Amino acid sequence: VRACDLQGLWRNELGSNMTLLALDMDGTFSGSYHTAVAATDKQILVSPLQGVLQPPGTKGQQPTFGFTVQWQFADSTTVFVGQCFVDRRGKEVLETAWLLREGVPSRRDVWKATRVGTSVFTRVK
Ligand code: B9F
Repeated sequence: VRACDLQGLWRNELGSNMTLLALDMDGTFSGSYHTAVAATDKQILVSPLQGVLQPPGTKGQQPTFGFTVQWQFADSTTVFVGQCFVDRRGKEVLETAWLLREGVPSRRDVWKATRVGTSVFTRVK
C-alpha cells in the first residue's frame, strides 16, 4: 500500500469540509475547516487550522496527526487527533477524535466547557 497523503479536500459524517494543504518541510501543515454544524445563531465562517503529522519523515504509511481549529465565529477551540488509513484499493480515511473547548464566563462553568467526539473523514478531492 502507498503512503496516506493528508493533502486535499476531506468531508466527515456531518458534512463538514476541510482542506489540508501540502506538508511543510518539518511535518507541520495548515488548512481550513468549514463546519456544517455549529449549535449557535452566529454565522458559520470558514476557519483556519494548524497541524502536525507524525512521523515527520516519509516512512510512516498510516501516519498519526493532530490539528487545532481556530474558530472565526466563536471563542472556542477544537483539537483533532487522528490517523490516516489506506486500504488495498488505495482508499484513504481519517479516523479522528476531537475535543471542543468552549469559552465560559467563569470557573464555575468549567464543568460544561468541554465536548468530545469522534469523526471519520473521507477524501473528496
Ligand atoms: O459550534 C461551535 C461553537 C463554539 C461556541 C459557540 C459555537 C464551533 C463549531 C464547532 C464544530 C464542531 C463539529 N463540527 C464538526 O465537523 S467541531 C467537532 C464537530 N465536527 C455552542 C457552544 C459550544 C458549541 C456550540 Fe459553540
